[in-house]
Amino acid sequence: MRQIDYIDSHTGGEPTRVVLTALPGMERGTLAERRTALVREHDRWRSMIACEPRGSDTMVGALLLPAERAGSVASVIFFNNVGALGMCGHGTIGVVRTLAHLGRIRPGRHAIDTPVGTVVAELHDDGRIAIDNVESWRQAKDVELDVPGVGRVRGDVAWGGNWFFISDDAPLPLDYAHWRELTACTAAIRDALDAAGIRGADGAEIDHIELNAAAHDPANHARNFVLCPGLAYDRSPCGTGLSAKLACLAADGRLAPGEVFRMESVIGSVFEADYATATDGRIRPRITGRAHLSGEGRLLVEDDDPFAWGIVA
Ligand code: PYC
Repeated sequence: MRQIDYIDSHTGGEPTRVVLTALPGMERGTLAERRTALVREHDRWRSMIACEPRGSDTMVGALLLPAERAGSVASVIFFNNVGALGMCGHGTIGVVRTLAHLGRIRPGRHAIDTPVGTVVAELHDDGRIAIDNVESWRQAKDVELDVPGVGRVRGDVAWGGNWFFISDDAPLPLDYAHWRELTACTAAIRDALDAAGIRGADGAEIDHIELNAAAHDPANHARNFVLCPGLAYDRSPCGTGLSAKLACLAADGRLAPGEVFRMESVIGSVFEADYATATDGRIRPRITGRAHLSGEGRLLVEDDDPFAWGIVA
């Protein structure tokens, strides 16, 4: 019987499953190559870990690997119910909480390698975790779309470690009670972007859709609803989505370097963020949040289980 050890946590309600057991065939190559290999050659491991019956649509897996660069504490490849991610903000906060739980790190700064670059995490004594994310930027401003069933929608295309379309044109309040309608609306926006051939740099698919509105809590600056690639919405304020949002605010001159911006998610969890300027008009976002451990165990795969490798389409 195959066995995979894991530790689960959640960051503002969004789960992260850190995979501690080495996956066969994933030993060699750069992280970008291994991310591609995970989905092209070893996809059944991804679906076994992230999909039902062991995972769920919201589960983000974090495959823990040895550091790629000298000085880093670890490498990580993030994946979900449909594929692999570039970076993952809530997931990195979960990885740092898990590394601390395992006694592999103490409070301080720790570099972590990802397929899209190295990020630096700071574990504070009080449990807060700040991530200096990969460089982020706005690719296109005021992109207009006709979205069937929704209407005219305008938004920006930005990179924050994944590709995002970010819009203020939410057709209904960003309330938890509306998550089904908001999911349908953001999925329609994603389809419309695809149909219009609107893509990120290098032709990459824009697979995360973010709606923004006024915060419910006056202590915060905005509230978001983020659709993830597998059609689950992010329970957290989405670290890479917030990075992309900061890049747009910075490009519009609406947020200065070092100025704090607090984003609440559709379930009310909060990330605090700011940024430093980087090269070529890009920014280096810092996202701060907190993760809580939620489980620890061993996934088992029986040879005669018809759903051994997950329930997939
Ligand atoms: O926090 O960056 C994030 C994220 C991406 C997808 C789900 N969470």
